[in-house]
Amino acid sequence: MNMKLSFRWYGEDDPISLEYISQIPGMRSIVSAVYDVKPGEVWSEESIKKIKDACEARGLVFDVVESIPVHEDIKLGCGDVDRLIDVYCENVRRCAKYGVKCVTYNFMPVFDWTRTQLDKRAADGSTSLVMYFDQLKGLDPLRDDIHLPGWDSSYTQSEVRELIRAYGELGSEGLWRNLERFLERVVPVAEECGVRMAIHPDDPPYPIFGIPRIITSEESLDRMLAIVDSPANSICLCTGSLGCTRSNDVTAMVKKYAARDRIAFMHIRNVKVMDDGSFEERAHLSSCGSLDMYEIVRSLAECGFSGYVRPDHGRMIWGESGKPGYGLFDRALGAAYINGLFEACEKNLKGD
Ligand SMILES: [Mn+2]
Repeated sequence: MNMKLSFRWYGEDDPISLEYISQIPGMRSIVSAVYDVKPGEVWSEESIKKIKDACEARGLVFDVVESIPVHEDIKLGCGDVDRLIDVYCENVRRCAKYGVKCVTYNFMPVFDWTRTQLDKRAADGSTSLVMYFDQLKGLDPLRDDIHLPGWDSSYTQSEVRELIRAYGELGSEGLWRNLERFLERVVPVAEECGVRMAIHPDDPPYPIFGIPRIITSEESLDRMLAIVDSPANSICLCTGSLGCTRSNDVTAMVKKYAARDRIAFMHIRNVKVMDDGSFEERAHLSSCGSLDMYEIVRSLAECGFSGYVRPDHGRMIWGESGKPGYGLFDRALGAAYINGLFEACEKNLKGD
């Protein structure tokens, strides 16, 4: 198969071992990061090498980083931005030195992702992450003490309020300017050291509590890719993030960006979008959600896609507990399903 199957691993503290991950058929690459260093600080070479060595000892390759987080001051365009971007570039160089080929990041203000519940129980007893607008109604972070899943718990409530105010003032055009400044500096460095930068779309792809979200749609991905027109400035196309709003035609987006070789990394997962726009994370299978996984994979196979693919969030099944979305069992089922779709699509194209 052309695509490179990968799996996210949270390092030595991850309850899911590299040994277990290596037992998933077809597994090739590990997606990881140095998770114990704050944004804006340089990663030690020893810590990057440690991940590489641990992966190689299990026959796996550490060649995808998710993520090198972008410091809030870079997004806000305040403080010591130039120095922070220098640190970012240094981290890209260091990752490349130890074999990393793809670096994922996002440009979401304040919160990486937002859900209203992490353990919504389905009829079959499995649990998954959901976003129900009913559960958001009436909440105002400028007034209430809110802690939603996915929100950085290291911020105090007053810091959160301050950030929300600052981003409100900056607005989406201000955020775009800061993304431009970031990409114009980072992409040439990535290019030089053979790394593809892959932006993860905003999750969900619409503003929450008035905080701007800019990587949300085909139009915004076009604008992002045009900032630096290079394969080193690419997309981490997360089907579940883009797919939780009906206005995004995920299959069409995959076709378009794969044909232009601007997808470095695919996150494959399914979501069920409800009548009011709320959504539930579901099993990977097409029939379990709103996305047609066969059409998505076929579009990739038709372009000879050879980038990285990973199963994204899974449900909790078979009594497993742990980091919501990142258990072993359902993600392994997702990987097996992804393997099957690619094998069938690729063989079909060859006329076998
Ligand atoms: Mn994703």
